[in-house]
Amino acid sequence: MSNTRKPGKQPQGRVEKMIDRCFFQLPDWVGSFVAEWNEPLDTVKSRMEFAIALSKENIRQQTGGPFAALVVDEDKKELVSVGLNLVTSSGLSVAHAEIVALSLAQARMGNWDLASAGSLQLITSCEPCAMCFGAVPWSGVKSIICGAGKSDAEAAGFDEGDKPADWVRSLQRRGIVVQTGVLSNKASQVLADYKASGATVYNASVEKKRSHRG
Ligand code: AZG
Ligand code: ZN
Repeated sequence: MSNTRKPGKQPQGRVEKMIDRCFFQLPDWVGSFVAEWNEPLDTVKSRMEFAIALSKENIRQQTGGPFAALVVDEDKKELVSVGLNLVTSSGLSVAHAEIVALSLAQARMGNWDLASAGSLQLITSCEPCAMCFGAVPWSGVKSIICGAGKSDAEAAGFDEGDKPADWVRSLQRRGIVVQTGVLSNKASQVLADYKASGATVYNASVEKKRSHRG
């Protein structure tokens, strides 16, 4: 196929220049924040404390929304990756904390299947939205630990999408261990503080249709 174009002639329905890549990158402050976090990541509570601290710092640094996640190797008790919500700083709607953490873990392992890397756990400061819920089984993590709940994120103004009511069971049926409500008061306070600060809530601007059921 020829790439030559007549000057001034634009093929109908095509953009001037196709973009062939996009990416997200953790902000510079994360390296030193992780290095200075001296607490062991040996319990789900200690991991959640770290995720909550990261979510607060993400707000303070104005690098994204009030959500953070980690991937931890449960056998080695080691941090594999950190994820932050980077929607506003990357301009990408998929840059939720969980997607960033899972993607960076996969990049680090050089494998899209984290199950092949042992027993990896996703810790998220807030339970996954509809998109991130969908990403969990394909990531290969063995367990997911959640802090705040969907209602806390929604109370702060975030559109979390529609998950099946039995989303926990649905992951469990796939052999994924799920624990919700870990340090939930502390985690939900971050969302409430974000709302109170008047910071950006980045929902898509599509108009929602009323349900036909009313
Ligand atoms: C979100 N919910 C979670 N759990 N994580 C994010 O990064 C989000 N962004 N918007 N809602
Ligand atoms: Zn999400």
